[in-house]
Order: sequence, then C-alpha cells, then structure tokens
Amino acid sequence: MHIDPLEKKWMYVVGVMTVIMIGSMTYAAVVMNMHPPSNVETIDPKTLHLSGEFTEDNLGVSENPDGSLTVRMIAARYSFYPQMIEVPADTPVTFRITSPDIVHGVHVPFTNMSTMVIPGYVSEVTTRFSREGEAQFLCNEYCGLGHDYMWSKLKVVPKG
Ligand SMILES: [Cu+2]
Repeated sequence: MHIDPLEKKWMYVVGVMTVIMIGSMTYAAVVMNMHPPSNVETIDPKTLHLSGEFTEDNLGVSENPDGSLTVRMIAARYSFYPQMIEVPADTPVTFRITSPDIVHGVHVPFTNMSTMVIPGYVSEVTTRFSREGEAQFLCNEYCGLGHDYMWSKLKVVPKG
C-alpha cells in the first residue's frame, strides 16, 4: 500500500501527540494523585434540609477520631453554605458536598480541590492544604445569572 510521504509525516505527528497526551494523563494520575471523583452516593435533594448529615446544624467542619476533618457543604444557587470554612494546614480534609437545585462545581484555585456537584449525589473529595492563608471556593459550572457571584471563603490556618 502506498502512503504519501507527507501523509506519513503527519501520521507520526499524530502518533507522538497521542503518546504525549496519554503519558501526561498517566503522570497526573500516578505521580500527582489526580483522579476523577468516584464516590457514587445518592441522596434525595428535596429532603436534604430536613434530616441527615446535610441539615443546617451539621454543615461545616467536624473532626474525626483519627484527627482528620470532614467538611459538609451545600452548593445552591448562588452560594456555598456555610460561607466560610476554616481548616488547619497539612491536615487531611474530606469534603462532602451536595446540591438541592441544579449542577454546580466547587473549585479552589491552585489546589487539587475541584469537583462537580450534582443534585441527587454526594460529591466527596479528600485533600490537604499546605499553603496557609485565604482562598475561595468558586463555582465552575455555569448555574444561572448569579453564577459569577457564587463563591465562599476558605481559610487555612497554622496547624495546632
Ligand atoms: Cu455556578
């Protein structure tokens, strides 16, 4: 079979690009520990506020017996509840987030904390923050006219 030399050259270019893309995805997954959220846990978005772990009193930071933290949050048009979360640096933090209305996203810039929040599901992300200071939770899924104003504060304080 005859293949034009120019076409052959472009086949190599595409081959190299494919190897680079698969290589960078493998590197991100294995070395940088970045994985898509895989927590498939369902919840009824209509009764979130009535009982269970996402009632108003249960939202926010709670400490586990092993010293790690669990943060429960609600992402709803157009804010995150609670509006301020304070966690110590270098401590494992598990975020459990759900939505009562539509799809939102939670993203903390310059960290690996980023997930989609889908009504009917509990999104779970475990991470730790090494840099002290203030950051923001931002919504990164367009959710309506107030999307630009959908953010809340994250405060990372010194450990101990
Ligand atoms: Cu949004």
